[in-house]
Amino acid sequence: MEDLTSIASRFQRDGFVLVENFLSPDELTTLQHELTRYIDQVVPHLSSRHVFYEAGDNGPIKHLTSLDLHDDFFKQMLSRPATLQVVEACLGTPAEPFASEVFYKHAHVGTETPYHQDNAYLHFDPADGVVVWIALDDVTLDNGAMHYRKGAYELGDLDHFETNLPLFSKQLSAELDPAQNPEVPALVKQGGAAIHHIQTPHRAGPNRTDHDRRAFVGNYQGSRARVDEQRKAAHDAYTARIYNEG
Ligand SMILES: O=C(O)CCC(=O)C(=O)O
Repeated sequence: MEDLTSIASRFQRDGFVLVENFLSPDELTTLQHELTRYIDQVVPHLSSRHVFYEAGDNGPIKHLTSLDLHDDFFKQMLSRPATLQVVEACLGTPAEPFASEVFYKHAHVGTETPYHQDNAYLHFDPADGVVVWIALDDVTLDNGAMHYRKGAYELGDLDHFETNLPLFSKQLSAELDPAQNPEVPALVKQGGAAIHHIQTPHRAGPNRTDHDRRAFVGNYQGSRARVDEQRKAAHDAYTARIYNEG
């Protein structure tokens, strides 16, 4: 992996940075196996708040939420010291693990992820937070690459509209200027990471290929950031309405 100073300076300039070989080959193999184990052994016992499918309540998985709450391997993965070092270099402050996720785009059926900022879900104030998206498969334009809007994290928290969907319940309202904030695909190889600021608008495409595209994601909170409890309460009430009506 390249040195922390050059990673941090690209992150601070663009609001994201791609880092190849973020995991060692052994770490990558272990993470791939542990995800298979988690899906086989843990997912069958999870509530609908912690596993999302492409359709209904079974079939191809789309998202796994808070794996660290259910499993020690993923708790340790979220707290991986080398990841925290990179996060702290990017933020320029100490940071703590906040939450883990898996975004799973199955071959052929994995659907797109709409544009959003992660702080629409995290509610940090100030918005000192970093998301580390680790590729478990090589990423291509056809299998669901993440796309970032370069520099747009400097626009701060942007408006989102409510989609009334359980996952991706909020979507960016604003149309960004492609000349000011061009869209950049995050084409990383497996074991590489796409690291973004929580105010960087991003989306991901559908998976049109024969192979799955999986990512393990850690969310990190900078030491200055506090969860805005009023914003969180409003978000939680909205999410509860989706579940009650769904
Ligand atoms: O992998 C994806 O499809 C979306 C990931 C994402 O939105 C995120 O990590 O914040």
